[in-house]
Amino acid sequence: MDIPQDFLNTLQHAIPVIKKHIEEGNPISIITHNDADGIASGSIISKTILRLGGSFKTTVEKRLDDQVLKKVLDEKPKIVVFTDFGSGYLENIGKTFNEQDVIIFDHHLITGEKPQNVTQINPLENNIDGSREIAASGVCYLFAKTVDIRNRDLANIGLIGALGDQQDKGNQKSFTGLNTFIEEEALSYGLLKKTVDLIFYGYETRPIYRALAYTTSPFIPGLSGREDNCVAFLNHISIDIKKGDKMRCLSDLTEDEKKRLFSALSNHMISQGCDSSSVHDIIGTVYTFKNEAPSTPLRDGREYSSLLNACARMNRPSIGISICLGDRNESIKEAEQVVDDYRRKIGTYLDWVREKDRIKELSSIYFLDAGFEVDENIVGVIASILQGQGILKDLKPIISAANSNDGTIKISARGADAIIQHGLHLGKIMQEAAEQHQGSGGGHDVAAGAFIPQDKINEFIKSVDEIVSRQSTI
Ligand SMILES: [Mn+2]
Repeated sequence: MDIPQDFLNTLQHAIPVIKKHIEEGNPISIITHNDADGIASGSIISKTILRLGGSFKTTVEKRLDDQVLKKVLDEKPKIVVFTDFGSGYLENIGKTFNEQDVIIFDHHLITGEKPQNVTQINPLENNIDGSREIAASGVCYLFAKTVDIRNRDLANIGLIGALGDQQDKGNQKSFTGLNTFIEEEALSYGLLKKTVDLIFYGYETRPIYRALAYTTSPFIPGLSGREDNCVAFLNHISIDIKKGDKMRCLSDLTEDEKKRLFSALSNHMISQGCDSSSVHDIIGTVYTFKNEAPSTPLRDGREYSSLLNACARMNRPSIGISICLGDRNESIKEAEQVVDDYRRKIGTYLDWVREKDRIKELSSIYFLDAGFEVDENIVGVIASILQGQGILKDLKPIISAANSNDGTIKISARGADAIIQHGLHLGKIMQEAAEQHQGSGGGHDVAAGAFIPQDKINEFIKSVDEIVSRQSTI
């Protein structure tokens, strides 16, 4: 796999812009998106600037709006870099920063015309699939390596965003497209190891019962987040959790034991209402980061990515950035605490959803109105879990809504991969429906979001249902 030349050229365009400001001693203002991909992306650019001898300030934001742009402008930067968002907000960015240089590293839908002062690096411009084949962290990594070959040590971080954005949609949960280029590099530099197996976090480092309990994607009802239940579950199928004094890891199991574990898990998941495709999701390509200490949650690529995601959702993104920049002391302990709290919160929310029939089925969508019951930062995660478990039997996207403290409603839309074959693009649908009701929306085909005024929720949902009905060929 090679990088297409035209994409390589756009990466080149951004280099002199950054170097010029570093030479002039201007601090670089980096604004990044509040998720695993955003944190990884912002960190890669920060590290690249640091290594060029420049100074920077990295800020994490949930979304781009005029308020955020104004806040950045008030700090009077000479150059602003947006990572993992920006392409959906080109015109306002151009208007706000008309005297500054702006660089955007993104892989989301591009809306509007690119203003003169903006350098945009978005694989979609080069006909590369930004939903599946490369995330913002990958774009930032390729840029970092174009700046200086020594930045190749960041290859694993370049893949973290792809795992966070669920781009592991190839055979056996593997990467496709440009992500495989980054993967090949990481393998050849000795940073990465690939194995196909049960994908529970801590494949070769954690006691089995803990690996089971720690994994939240797929979310296994009754086992995810419940170490006690996992111990009982393993006992029940006669898999020893210890050998002598030593706790056994998944990699220590015999083939026979692995088969037994897989079939017991399948039966358990089916009995909990999960569908067969979500059962198959527990096997896949395991990405082991060989440059990380075996005892840490950073050793497993998916776990590293979900740790960053937890930091973002729990409003502690700076811990994630410290880790990506190389802090291996305090930050890891803090992050593990954040992950614990996060997992507990998800469990509580899922219990709330299941307590009553909270999910309404409309003609073409499912709708979960969480009000103030679910944190707006986490409502999308809940939608993904509900969608991924296959508990929603129809091939309809799920739209979830949570009230935000700023008077808006945060909307998350998630769909099964199969909906794309039926002609749906949730990002475009969110954009269209939100614009009809004084909100804004966008995103990828199977995962998207929107913000709308609080009094518009019913009309908004009605519009979404109508648009999906109209566009869908189901
Ligand atoms: Mn992303």
